[in-house]
Amino acid sequence: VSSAAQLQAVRAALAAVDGLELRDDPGTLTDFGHDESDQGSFPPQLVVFPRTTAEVQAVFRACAAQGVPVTPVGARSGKSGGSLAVAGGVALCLTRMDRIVSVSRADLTAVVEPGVILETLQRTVEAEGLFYPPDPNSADLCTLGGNVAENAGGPRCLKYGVTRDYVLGLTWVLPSGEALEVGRRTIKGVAGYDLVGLFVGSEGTLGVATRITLKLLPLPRAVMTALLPFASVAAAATAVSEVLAAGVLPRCLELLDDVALGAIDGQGFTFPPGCGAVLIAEVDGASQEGVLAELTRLSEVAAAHGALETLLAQDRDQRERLWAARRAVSPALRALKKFKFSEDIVVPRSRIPEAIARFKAVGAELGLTVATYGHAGDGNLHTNVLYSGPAERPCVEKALERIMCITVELGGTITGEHGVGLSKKRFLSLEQSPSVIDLQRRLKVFFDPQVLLNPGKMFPEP
Ligand code: LAC
Ligand code: ZN
Repeated sequence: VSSAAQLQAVRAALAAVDGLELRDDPGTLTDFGHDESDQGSFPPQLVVFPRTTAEVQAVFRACAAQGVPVTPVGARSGKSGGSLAVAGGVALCLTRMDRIVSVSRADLTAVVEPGVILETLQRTVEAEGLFYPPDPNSADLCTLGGNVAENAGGPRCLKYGVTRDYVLGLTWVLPSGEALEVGRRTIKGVAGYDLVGLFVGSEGTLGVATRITLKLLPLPRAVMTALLPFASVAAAATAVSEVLAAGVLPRCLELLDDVALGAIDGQGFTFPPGCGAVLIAEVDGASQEGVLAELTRLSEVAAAHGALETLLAQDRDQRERLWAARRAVSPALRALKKFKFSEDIVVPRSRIPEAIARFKAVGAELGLTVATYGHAGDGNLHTNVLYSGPAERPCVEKALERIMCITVELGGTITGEHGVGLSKKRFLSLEQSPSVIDLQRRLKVFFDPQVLLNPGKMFPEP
């Protein structure tokens, strides 16, 4: 935590920056102390709201001069605690930089500021027949800057890839306050090291983006969505890898297990009676006929592996209701027990059935409710451990550790989309060797010699 004198000096330096909003009222500090990670409360000591790259540079310079930590923050929808100010200091909130600078139909690109809300960008480009595929479920509030910091994913990433696959170039401000143009505006380009690739997903530890150049695609002309109920989660999980192995590539292939289904059933969407799990499949393409043929093939393969039926959404409204139910899973699970940890592990697709069965067994053994849902097509599972209060926390920690060990044992990774942040830093060494972690620590220090930017994240305690 920084001293009052350090903060006063930062304030004094920033008072010279015309129009830069600073806040340190208790309400604001409390709000900025938490996100969607359930990690606890870590309020910053001062929140600043820059509107330009120059203002971001000024904040970094003022904090570097005083040795005050800076934690970048957007909409606070993150699920790994990446934007929590664990060392106090300044929260650098980028939500006021919210302009869509340009959308080019001819180039299939868009340039945005980091505070643009994802859904706003999606609607804007779709109105012009263009498509920005990454779609984390918090699209209505999360920001592109946060998506870049965390390399966000979502259901459509099965076919289309993650945020990193769409970032062509960045205006990037280093912790020293130096601003760089990295990357390019063209679709292809291999000049130099892939700094964009390094910075996207750096979880606010290497700098911040103040301008983002994104690749767009033509908007698919046809989309169809179907719900496939199964008697058991094991059958649904097996069907996932069988569908993909059969050469069908839906844009989304989501799985909901019995606990996840139970949490949302009857609240705006009613699932067929007797189903123990469902898949939601969405196929897109250039024509209705092509998409229907693809979905028919998917349905046949799924039926051969236990799908009870294929219920095709008949119109936009039915599609939207189905997706609204899917988006409701996370809050509905939290409502079951008040607290939860939402993991985002990934396993090779062929190991999904085994992973889900073993996670359920961990829950049964420790007497905890474990729910699994998510982007099964990618092998990316949101395994949630639900609990009702702090007394259960040690048991929950044990469950999480076992879930991570099983994941790595199955050839998987501890995080597919939410990032390591605060919540998973103690698990990083399960997956990565000491030399790989050490190399990354050295990279961190190269970009941030004073270790002031988002300290206490990503790497295990030494
Ligand atoms: C989801 C979030 C938890 O897919 O990533 O619902
Ligand atoms: Zn997800």
